[in-house]
Amino acid sequence: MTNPLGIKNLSLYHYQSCPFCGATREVIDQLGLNIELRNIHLQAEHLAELVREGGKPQVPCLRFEQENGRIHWLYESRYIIQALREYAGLLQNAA
Ligand SMILES: N[C@@H](CCC(=O)N[C@@H](CS)C(=O)NCC(=O)O)C(=O)O
Repeated sequence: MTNPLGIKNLSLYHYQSCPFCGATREVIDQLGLNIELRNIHLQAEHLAELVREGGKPQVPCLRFEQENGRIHWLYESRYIIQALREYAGLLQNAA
């Protein structure tokens, strides 16, 4: 689903015991964002696409699509958290 910002299909590649993933999931919960969680330890296809399309097996990684079809793979929990906070703020302003 596309939102007013033209960003869609957000998903977080993660696994349960990764502390950086836990911190990121916590922020997603706090912000009340609707982001699909893709556990790379539970589904081999998630790990395969993370490596193939994102470029490396590091988690957390946020994947999202722009309306023009461009796909982004954002690594590093601090950058992901910063982007999610900005995204949530923009969503709120657009509402
Ligand atoms: N600086 C990164 C560290 C992420 C990290 O070390 N993730 C570990 C799991 S806890 C990982 O994916 N290691 C495998 C790899 O980097 O190839 C962040 O804050 O996101």
